[in-house]
Amino acid sequence: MERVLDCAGRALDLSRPCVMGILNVTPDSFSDGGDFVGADAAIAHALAMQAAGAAIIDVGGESTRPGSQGVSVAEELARVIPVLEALSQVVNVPLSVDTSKPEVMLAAWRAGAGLINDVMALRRDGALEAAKQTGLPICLMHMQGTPQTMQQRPHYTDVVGEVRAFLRSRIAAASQAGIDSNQLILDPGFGFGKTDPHNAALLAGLSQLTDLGPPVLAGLSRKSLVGRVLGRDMPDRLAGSVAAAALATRNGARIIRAHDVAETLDAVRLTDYVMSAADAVPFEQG
Ligand code: PT1
Repeated sequence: MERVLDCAGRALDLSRPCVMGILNVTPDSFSDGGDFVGADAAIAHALAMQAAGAAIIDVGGESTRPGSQGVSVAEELARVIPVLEALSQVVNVPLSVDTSKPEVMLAAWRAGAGLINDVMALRRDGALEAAKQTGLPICLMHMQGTPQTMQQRPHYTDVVGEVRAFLRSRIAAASQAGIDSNQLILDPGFGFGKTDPHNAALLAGLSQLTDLGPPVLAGLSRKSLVGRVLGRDMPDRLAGSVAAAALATRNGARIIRAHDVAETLDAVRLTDYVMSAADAVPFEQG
């Protein structure tokens, strides 16, 4: 794949796998809650992630981790828009907005966001139309249930098949709304209404999603999956998160969403190197 997405005039080059740095501007985020709420702290953190090699920075003003409550449009706008306005002046890489609210999508676009990252995959009323209006690339993510209840009883008979079918139906919905499939990114939504075995099946079966066409984004950084499997609380999930990033890259993810950009990028680049170098050796591959 030799694809470059146009993120409001900034290029997101997906010819090699890359890292999306996470910038939470929520007071209650699960792993760095409150650290980057002030605009100055947010800018400093974004610049550090850019220097560490982030290809894109994802700004989120609503926590969607398990059990979290929604925020009002006004509150989310107040958190996200000033930060996007400031970042678009000082950061060179594209900026993404992590939102499912159409009002926030439109305001973020006007404030300089170059990509819409929607954990609801444009299922909110008006979201398809708002996303279409911006013309920006969009990440469509799978979630079973809502953040408040999604971990109560996740259930699938075939998790990979069902996530795949859902993402296909959202590609179709986007297309019906006039959004070109070349503008889309797909995401299985690790931790969003999934047990550990569900997450594991999706990570192992990621290539069944990459074959839908659009580039795939994977977000596993610091998630409770890593914590439960390894028996690690925050802040001791770095090695497990980096291992998960390597596996996602190995299985075809093009964008790895992560808090720890430098460490994650090392794992992504090493994995990408091994895959491409092994491909280039004639006769010796398995
Ligand atoms: C993600 C993602 C996201 N994750 C995209 N956007 C979060 N595209 C926010 C846990 O189990 O994977 N892809 N935006 C954060 N959500 C979670 C979910 C955080 C689960 C923590 C957990 O600990």
